[in-house]
Amino acid sequence: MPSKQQKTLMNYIAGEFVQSNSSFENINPVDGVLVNYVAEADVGIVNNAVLAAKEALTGEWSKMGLEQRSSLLHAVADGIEDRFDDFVAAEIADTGKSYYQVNNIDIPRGAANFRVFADLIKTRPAPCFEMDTPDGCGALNYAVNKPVGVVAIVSPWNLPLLLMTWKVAPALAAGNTVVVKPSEETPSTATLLAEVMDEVGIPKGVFNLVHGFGPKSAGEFLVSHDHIDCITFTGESSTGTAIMKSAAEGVKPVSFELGGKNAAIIFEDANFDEAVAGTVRSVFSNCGQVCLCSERVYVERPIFDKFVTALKVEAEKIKVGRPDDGSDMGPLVSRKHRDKVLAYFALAVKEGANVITGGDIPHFGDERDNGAFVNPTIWTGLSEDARCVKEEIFGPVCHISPFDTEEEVVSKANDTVYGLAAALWTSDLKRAHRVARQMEVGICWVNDWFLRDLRTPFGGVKLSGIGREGGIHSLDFYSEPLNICIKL
Ligand code: NAD
Ligand code: 6OD
Repeated sequence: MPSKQQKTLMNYIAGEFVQSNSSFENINPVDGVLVNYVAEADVGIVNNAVLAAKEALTGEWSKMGLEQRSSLLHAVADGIEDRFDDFVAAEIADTGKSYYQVNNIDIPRGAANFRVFADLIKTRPAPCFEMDTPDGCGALNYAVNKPVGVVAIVSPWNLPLLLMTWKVAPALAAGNTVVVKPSEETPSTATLLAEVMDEVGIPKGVFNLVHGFGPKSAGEFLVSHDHIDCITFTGESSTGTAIMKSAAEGVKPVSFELGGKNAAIIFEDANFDEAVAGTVRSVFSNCGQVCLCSERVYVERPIFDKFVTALKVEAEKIKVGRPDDGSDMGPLVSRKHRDKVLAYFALAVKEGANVITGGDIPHFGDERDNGAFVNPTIWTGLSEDARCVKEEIFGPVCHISPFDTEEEVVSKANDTVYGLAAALWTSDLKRAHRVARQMEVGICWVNDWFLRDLRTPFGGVKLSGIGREGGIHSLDFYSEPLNICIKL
């Protein structure tokens, strides 16, 4: 095993990599082996990071023109692409995801997030309102967008680089400085990103990184710091509640992307094979650890049995294993998370589920048995108020139930405390428009899933979040408009 000294991921503050007095282990969920140690930021280190970000707000960063800021963000994207293989290896070591997923989604989106906002910031419109005045001279109103200030970014483990950069890129594009707290489960790509920021010359203090946990650790120290100006968070709804309480103290703006219990609805008129393939993707991608994954699948009764059989056949074809052995699906992120998912597997049986496939752990007879694997799982037969149909599980699992009418399925799909995403499968164009707009969610796909245009609003309703990010919506959240009224 490499020495602790060689393998400790550092915090990054004011352009320096910073050690701390305590560290924690980062474990590979494929085989339970140590990936690296991580320097846990204490309250003093978090304080230094926030003060560095505050100081950098008035330094060379604030004097940079749009063109230069945009070029620097493109340079960050170039830096990620130049070190693509390092990012891929780091993300895989932390999560055990498949090579396909990391190569095609996680790391390319990390770079794309910077490119999109580097370009959008240059084309942002500035509306101007002319008004009449009693003396007939009139006045002009225009708003200038100023940065909000120091942005606290707290991100989760499921799509580590993708979801962190989804917030870092627009925050920097709008001229803010940031302190990032990645998930304790997935600290590696955030640390690589700090290296890229350093290499491409992002001014000191503009991007800061602190490692650690949530409660009573770096996450809580960061979101409760007096000198942060806004909080952007992705993670569990219950964590959102805790962070919001802390934000309330200082009346800080928040943008929250939280949990989901998303529905997929398959109408009889859908292209059957496409609906099956799309639902395999929406249930099992990333081992079911995407907030947008479908955990509730509703199928119109005439095709219900055929659909359940087809989904079972496809789920059983999914090869579960190591990222480097051509597998389609890796492990869950940790043993701790697996315990949660396994508790739902047991609960489903107690609640009366028919286990169509899975519901258990694969046994490999090698080091993977020390990992956090579970099998792709499908249930039927649960009532709509079963906990397994109501609560977010965040694993490779869905419950399938039949429906008879459009009204019934709309009501069932919306009968949840969450409201993040929905996927509809139908060949009837009128029905697609009619049903999609009745979904109480932030995003509804028709005949696809997780097809993303980064200019569009993204977020959730109910317990799934507050606000929208994406395109101009992100730039608006990370900006403070100042209206200037000029009497003519
Ligand atoms: P989590 O809420 O446990 O942790 C997310 C981050 O918050 C981590 O960095 C953690 O250390 C930090 N944290 C925890 N408690 C904190 C506190 N009290 N104060 C400050 N920081 C704190 O979430 P997770 O388990 O990492 O991610 C999975 C969850 O995220 C699922 O519920 C999933 O649906 C949700 N998610 C939502 C979206 C979305 O876009 N809506 C995207 C991805 C994940
Ligand atoms: O694609 C995105 O921008 C995004 N925020 C995806 C969220 C996925 C949740 O796990």
